Parts: sequence; C-alpha cells; structure tokens
Amino acid sequence: MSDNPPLNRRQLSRELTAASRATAGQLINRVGPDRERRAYRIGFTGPPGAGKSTLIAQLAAARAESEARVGVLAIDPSSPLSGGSILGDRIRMDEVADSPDLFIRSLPSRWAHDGLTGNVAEMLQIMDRHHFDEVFLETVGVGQTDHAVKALVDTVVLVLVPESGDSIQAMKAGILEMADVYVVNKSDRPNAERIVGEIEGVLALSTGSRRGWQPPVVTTSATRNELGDLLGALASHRAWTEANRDDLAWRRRAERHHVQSVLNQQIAEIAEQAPVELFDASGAEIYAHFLTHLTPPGD
Ligand SMILES: Nc1nc2c(ncn2[C@@H]2O[C@H](COP(=O)(O)OP(=O)(O)OP(=O)(O)O)[C@@H](O)[C@H]2O)c(=O)[nH]1
Ligand SMILES: [Mg+2]
Repeated sequence: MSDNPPLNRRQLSRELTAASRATAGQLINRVGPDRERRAYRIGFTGPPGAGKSTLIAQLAAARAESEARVGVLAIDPSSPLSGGSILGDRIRMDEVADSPDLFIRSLPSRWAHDGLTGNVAEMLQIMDRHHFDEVFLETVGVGQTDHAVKALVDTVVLVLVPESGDSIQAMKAGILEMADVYVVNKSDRPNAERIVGEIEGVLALSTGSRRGWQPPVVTTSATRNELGDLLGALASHRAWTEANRDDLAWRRRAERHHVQSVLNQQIAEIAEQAPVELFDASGAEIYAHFLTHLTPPGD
C-alpha cells in the first residue's frame, strides 16, 4: 500500500533464491513465531493441468488494477530446471506491465516432492517482510501437499475440471473436504454443471469441522477470462476468516507445520548423505547416526 517502501525486486529475488537453496540446518535458525503483519495467503491446489496458473494469472491481472501489492509463488512440477517464467509467460503482460506491485516467481519443485518443505514457509515469511498484501501460492495437489498447503495459507482453493468426475468419489475422504473454495475451471467444456453437483453432494455429506463456513463451488473459464464469482468467493472467505478464526491457534498450527517440515527435510538430507553401509547396522546405531548429524540451531 502507499505507506510501504517501494518493492525492491532484486533484493526479494535474491532472498527467495537463497531460501530455495537453503539446507534444513540453515532454515532451522529462522524458525520462530511469525508475528509481523502478514500478507493474506491464498493457496491454489488441484490436479496437473487444471488451469491453476492460468487462473492465478487472471486474478493477478485483476488485482494489479488495485493498490494492493500482490505476489505469486508457483511450485512448478513440470519443469524442475526452469526455475523461471512459466507462470510469468501466462500473465498477459500488457495488462500488468504498469503494476510496480506485482511480483511472480516460479520455483522448481525438486525439494517439494513430498508436499512442501520448510523452504516454502520461509519464502512466505520473506514475502511478508516485503510488505505484500496478498500472496498466491500454487501447488499441485497430490495428497500430502494439500495438507501442507492448508497449514500455510489462509484460504485453500481447489481447482478441478469437468473431467475430474471420476476422481471426485475417490477424493471424498480427505482432500476434497479440505478446501475453502471450490473451482470447476474449463467450464467452456461439457459437464461442468454435473461436476458442480457432485462436489456439492460430497460437501453436503461432509462431517469435517468448518465452524460455520459453507464452501462455495464456482465455475470459471480461465482462458476466456470468465472468473464467475471467484473474486466474490475469495472476498467472502477472507471476511469470514478475519471475523471467525482463532489467530493464535492458527499461528501455532502454522509454526508446528513449519518446524516439522524443516525437520523432515533435515532427516531426508541426512539419509541421502549417509554412507550406504550405515543401513547394515542395527536400528539403534542408525538412530544414533541421525541424532549426531542433526544440526542444532545456530550452527
Ligand atoms: N479450455 C480451457 N482450457 C484452459 C482453461 N484454463 C486453462 N486452460 C488450459 O489448460 C492448460 C493447463 O493450464 P495451466 O494453467 O498451466 O494449468 P496448471 O493447473 O497450472 O498446470 P500445472 O501447473 O502443470 O499443474 C493450458 O493449456 C491452458 O491454456 C479453461 O478455462 N478452459
Ligand atoms: Mg501451473
């Protein structure tokens, strides 16, 4: 907003790159309560190719007209080497070129295979320090990832397509019930209304605790720039969250997830670097190896 210092893109880029390369031993030093004024975070998840990036591009373009400072972080599973501009390419640059307050970054997913790691929590905190009002986080929804996203963002948007029908029934146990807003994108294709009905059917049977929030199901066609009531649904959930959420409980849950993901990452790093012969040893010896290799904060 107007009273914020201007966005320092180079500095922000450098910090994000450093965070994406940080080892768990480095990240653990920065774990800690996150009490600063925060960006409102919206996570977009859903199957590959559902149109998450295209939708985010449209939303970002719509937001770019407002005063808000908007950031996009996209975990890009399709091209671990790109590190680059896949999402940027989808943004219609003519629409956003005048916006000094829009920042987009695609991130290779090499370290995000199991969902999200401590790096993502760190990156979101970096965005906060750069005074973003709103941050969109894109991830591919594959089970565990969704739960990781849920812990880190304020609003979870699940993006599906008319062809998702077959998977709806299989998903109903957990993932489907977890989102705050449901989008059936590619509604320019047949059967969008049918899948809206299926989602609403599953949600009607859902027993999960939502403390009064009724998740809306909206249809969009991102390539036609038809966002339906998506902006309205996002605004409603934000207003509901701000009025009803227990922020202390939320922050503790986010921090628990942050710590856990950094430690998971550290254990994975130790396992990767361990000599193969270690795994001929007894469980107690293997455990001792892991314990001695865990890096305490400050090292
Ligand atoms: N027909 C139609 N195609 C769309 C729509 N939205 C996106 N697409 C197309 O679907 C393809 C995938 O779109 P993306 O935005 O890359 O989807 P994504 O969910 O970000 O994909 P990943 O990041 O690879 O998981 C692209 O070719 C888009 O042009 C839509 O509303 N209708
Ligand atoms: Mg994408």
